[in-house]
Amino acid sequence: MIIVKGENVAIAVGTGGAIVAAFYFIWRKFRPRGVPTSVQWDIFAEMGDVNRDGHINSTDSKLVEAAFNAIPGSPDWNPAYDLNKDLVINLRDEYIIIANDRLNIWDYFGL
Ligand SMILES: [Ca+2]
Ligand SMILES: [Ca+2]
Repeated sequence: MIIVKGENVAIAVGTGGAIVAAFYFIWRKFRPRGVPTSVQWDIFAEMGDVNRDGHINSTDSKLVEAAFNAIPGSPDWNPAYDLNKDLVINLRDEYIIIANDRLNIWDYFGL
């Protein structure tokens, strides 16, 4: 049996290969992960993880969309949602989230 491990892929060849691949997939999903540093959390937040849960996804998009057109002083203003730091929350911030959609902090930083 030959197992080739890549960044996000496992290829198992031979008898039971599918079972080995399944276990590898499960291990990849549930293995203990490292703890991001505060600097890594800050970088990832600026990439679109506005709720800082470690994932850039539709939850972050919805938060930013709910604050569309907010500027400093607006009730919906949240500086964390102004990803491009141009002092208005709009589609330009949403594009940053879309560009990084589905990233997670642990894979991104190799933790
Ligand atoms: Ca998030
Ligand atoms: Ca902005």
